[in-house]
Amino acid sequence: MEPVIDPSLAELDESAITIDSYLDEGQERSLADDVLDGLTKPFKELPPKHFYDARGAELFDRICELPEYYPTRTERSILQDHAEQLAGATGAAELVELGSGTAAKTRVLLDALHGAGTLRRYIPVDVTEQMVRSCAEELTAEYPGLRVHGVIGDFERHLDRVPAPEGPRLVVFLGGTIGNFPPGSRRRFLRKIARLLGTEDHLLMGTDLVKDPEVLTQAYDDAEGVTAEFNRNLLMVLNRELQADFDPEDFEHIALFDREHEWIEMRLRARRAHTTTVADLGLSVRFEQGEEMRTEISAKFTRDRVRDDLAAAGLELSSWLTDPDELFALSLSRPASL
Ligand code: SAH
Ligand code: AVI
Repeated sequence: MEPVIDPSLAELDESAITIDSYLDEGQERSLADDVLDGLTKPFKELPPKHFYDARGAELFDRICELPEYYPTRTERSILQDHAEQLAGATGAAELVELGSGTAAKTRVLLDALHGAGTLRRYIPVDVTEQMVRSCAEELTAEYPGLRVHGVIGDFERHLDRVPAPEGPRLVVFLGGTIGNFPPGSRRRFLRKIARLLGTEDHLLMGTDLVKDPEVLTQAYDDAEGVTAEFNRNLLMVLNRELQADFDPEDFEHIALFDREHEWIEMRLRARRAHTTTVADLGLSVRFEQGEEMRTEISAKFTRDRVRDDLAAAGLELSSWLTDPDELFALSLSRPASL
């Protein structure tokens, strides 16, 4: 994605930027191992973290602007309504953001923390290198005195590489990305996040809420077909990174709401029976006509579900912030007192 830098902004202060990258060969191995696991299961699946190559990140940005995809604008409005309260409650000197992307909504929080005079450092953690780099350049130009320490890595594997705290810390995990973990992994991951927090630190997490299934399925199957393209782009990632020979047109995009688990599933359904090869893995994979492969779950939450997941990670809910229609929620939590 092209960085958008306002030329009128102050000159780039490179000393304010540190970038650590942990995406070496290990990252490719992780894709290869994930694909080998996923394509040899009786019900095939691929993990959603591999959606976000440059094209996937660009498509995700377009999804965020779609009329059907309410989470982004709703979360932004909740942040706008409560940013000052959050700045006051946390007194954060540093903001660590997991899956930071373009940090578009984060600016609402950065504004409030900068305005309150407490903010010193921003630590974006994302698997997409270009996003971390352009975000660091933009934010150091936009917020004088702010240092940005970017971590390019997989937050499931590299959270221990987040630099040691330098003051009261706010960890943010926005967009509802926690919903992309299945329930057990979600709690395991929240436990790892909890290790980033000292007794006075906070976690701010965005979660999409359970609602009318029709509204939910439309958000994941938009009229313009952007989400379908985002879904099929995963096959292009496998073609490029693992020398696979998928034809994305052989697959139809599916979004369905699983009422029992209260999550959205995105799948790719084979339009015809065919065999694909993944050359780097020496793997031939047979798809029957109509066979579905899961590419993402996106869990929807209630206040109780969030509270219980946080509690399982030793965190205590301190504020539950939502919009008037209760479409989306932000929860502020902190390590539970013993
Ligand atoms: N926080 C932004 C972006 C959400 S999209 C928002 O709320 O709009 C999910 C982001 O998480 C993407 O930027 C993607 O690159 C990143 N991501 C997904 N899985 C990841 C992983 N395992 N490790 C690090 N980043 C990941
Ligand atoms: C990043 N994540 C929270 C998005 C979601 O809604 O689960 C990814 C996405 N998938 C399809 N549309 C958006």
